[in-house]
Amino acid sequence: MLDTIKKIGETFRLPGEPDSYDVITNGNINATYRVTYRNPDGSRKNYIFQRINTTVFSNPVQIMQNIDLVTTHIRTKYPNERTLHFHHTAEGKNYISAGENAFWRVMNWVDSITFDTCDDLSVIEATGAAFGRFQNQLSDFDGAKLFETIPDFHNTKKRLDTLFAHVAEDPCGRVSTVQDEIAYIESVREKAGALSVRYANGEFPVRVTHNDTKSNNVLFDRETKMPIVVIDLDTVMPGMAMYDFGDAVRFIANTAAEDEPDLQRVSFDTAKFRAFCKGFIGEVVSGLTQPEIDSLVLASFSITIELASRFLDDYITGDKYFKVNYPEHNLVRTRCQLALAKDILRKQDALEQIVRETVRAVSEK
Ligand code: GN1
Ligand code: MG
Repeated sequence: MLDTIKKIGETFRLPGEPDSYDVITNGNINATYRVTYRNPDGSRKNYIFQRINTTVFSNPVQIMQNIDLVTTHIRTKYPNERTLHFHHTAEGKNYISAGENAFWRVMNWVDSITFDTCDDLSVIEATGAAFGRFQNQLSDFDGAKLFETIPDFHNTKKRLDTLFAHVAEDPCGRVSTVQDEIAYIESVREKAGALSVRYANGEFPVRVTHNDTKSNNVLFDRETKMPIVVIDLDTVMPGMAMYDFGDAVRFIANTAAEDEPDLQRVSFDTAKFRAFCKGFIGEVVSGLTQPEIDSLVLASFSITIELASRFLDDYITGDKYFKVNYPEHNLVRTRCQLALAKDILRKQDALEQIVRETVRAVSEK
C-alpha cells in the first residue's frame, strides 16, 4: 500500500516521502487513508488520500468538478473561511485516474475532531449551525452548474419503488427472511415518499444541498469545539433543504449508532433534536419557505425510511453498494433505521412543537 501511496503522492507532486498511514473507517463507500509524509526538512505533514468508489460514483471527474466549483464559490465569498484544499497534478487535475476503480484524490489533512455520537448539546447545536451555514453559503450558487452525481439520490419514492421491484425479483433468495421489515416499509410507503413527490411537482424550492449531513462530516476544532469546515462534498447537488436537516437529525439524535444491533438502545432523542433545531433553524429560518419549515419533521422520518430501504435493498440484492463488516450488516442497519423511524413517528407531535418553538425563538431574536 505504501508503494501505491508513494506513486500517487509523486503524481500530485507532494514534497518528501510517505512515512506511515492509517485507514479512516468512517465512510461506507470510498476508501480513505490518512498518510503522514516526512518533508525534506524533516518535519511531518498529514494528507488525506481517498480512492473513490467508481461503482457508486460512475462520473468521478464530474464530482471533482462539482467540488471545485463549490469550494471556489465558498472561498470567494468568504475568503477567511476554511475550505478543503485538494492537490493538483502537473496537468492541473485535482484527481488521478489509473485504470478501473483506481480514481484517487489527495487533500490536506485538517487537524480536527469529529463526532460519530455526541451527548454534548452545544456541539449538536453547533453541528446544526454548520450545516445551516453551508446551505446559506450555497444559496446563491447556480445548481444548474452541478453535475447530478447520483440521479434521484434522495428521491424517496423512487428508492422505495426500486426496493419493491427487487423484493419481487428476490435475486438472492433473502426476501422470505425480511418479511416484517418489508411489511412495515409498505405500510408507510406513501407517507415516506410524499415530500419527494411534492418536490417533483415543484412545491418546494430547488436548493443546493449537501445530501450527506452526518455529524462526522463536520470537522471541529479540538480545543474550542467549534466547527471548522463541512466535508464530504461528493453528493452536493440540487435538492430539498429539509432533507439535509432530516438526514442530520436521523444520525445525531439517534441514541445509538446507525448500525446498532440492540434495538432497545435505539430511540430518537428529543433534547438532541431541539439542540440541532436551534443551530440549524437559527441559520436558515429567514431563507426557508413555510412549507419547507412545516416539512422538517416529516423529512426526518422520510429520509430515515429511505435509508432503511436502501440498506434493505442492498441486503436483498447481495450487499454490493455499502461496505459491510459482517454478512448481516445491512439487515442490522435496516432494523436500526426502522426502529428509529418508528420512534420519530411516535414523537411526531412533540417534534413539530419543538420546531415551532424554535422558529418562534429565533425569529424574535
Ligand atoms: C453513505 O459513505 P458515506 O458514509 O459518506 C451514503 C449516504 C448514507 C450513508 C449512511 C454516496 O455515506 O447516502 O446516508 O452512507 N453515501 C452514498 O451511513 O450513497
Ligand atoms: Mg458521504
